[in-house]
Amino acid sequence: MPEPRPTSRGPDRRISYVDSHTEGEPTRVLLDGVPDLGPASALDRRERLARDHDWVRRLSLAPPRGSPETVGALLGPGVREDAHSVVFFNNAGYLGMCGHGTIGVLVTLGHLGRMSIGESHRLETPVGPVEGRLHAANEASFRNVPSYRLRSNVPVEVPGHAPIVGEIAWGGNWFFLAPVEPEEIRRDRLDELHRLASEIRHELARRGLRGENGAEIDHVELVADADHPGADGKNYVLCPGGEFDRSPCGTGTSAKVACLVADGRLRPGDVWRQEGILGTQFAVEVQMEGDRVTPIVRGHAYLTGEGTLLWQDADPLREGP
Ligand code: PYC
Repeated sequence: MPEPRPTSRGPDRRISYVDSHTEGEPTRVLLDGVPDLGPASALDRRERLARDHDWVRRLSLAPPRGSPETVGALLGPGVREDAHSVVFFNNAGYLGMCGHGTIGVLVTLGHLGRMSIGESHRLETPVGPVEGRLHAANEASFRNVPSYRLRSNVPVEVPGHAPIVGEIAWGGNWFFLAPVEPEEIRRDRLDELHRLASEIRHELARRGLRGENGAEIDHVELVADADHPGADGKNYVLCPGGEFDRSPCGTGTSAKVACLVADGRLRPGDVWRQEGILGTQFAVEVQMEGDRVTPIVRGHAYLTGEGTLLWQDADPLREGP
């Protein structure tokens, strides 16, 4: 006789959430029912979440409750009284910043009545504060953390592909930006794009190419000129965890703009229209803080769901498969 399984009569844990997508990329904002991470900086909150409560990440993103392409955002009180703290995470771990996620958070705060149209709000992230603004129910922007290019002219060899000479840049996460031909970045070439970006990432790791202070370069951004007049450039971004960004990637676009400023191709006040793999766009205005770029990234987000995630202690797959 098989052992009888333990049962839970009702849910043992509940987490409320609001889902949205920003230019195609999903965000799940977690609200009530999350562990109390104490009054701390966003960096400390991220460490506590990862160390003591990683179940929150798995519960909210793993199937059957979530999907691997979604980015989660855990909101909490900021160190400054007028701020929220936000920790972003995905199917593989924790992010520094997330641009599409920030726009999703701002639209969600508007939906919840915690932010009015025209209002600005400070969000503390593990890599520094960003200043968010809600322009309309479905449109928001944020001034990103100071972004910069660390290295240019970095050659990378990938078998079967023309030699690549890329750049290493910071936009809230670390990116390797690899120029490719515009016709390579197409929605019907997702498998090829995934393969190329994964091989570049593998090559970066093999050669010990890293960001500042030895940080892992965990995002690969394939970049090309736009092939129609409505945009300035297009990209495909491979995120840690193996998913691609359906949006034009806010942190990746910040890294790209930092490279263009470093080359003298963009100046303060210029606007760069970045197209992502779905053809959706972010408009990014160049602003400077000293020699660093503090891009203002603007885009649209739409609500897609809201509810309560349930957890039963008796469920052997409660944290996902
Ligand atoms: O928009 O910065 C972004 C982002 C990072 C990972 C997924 N989206």
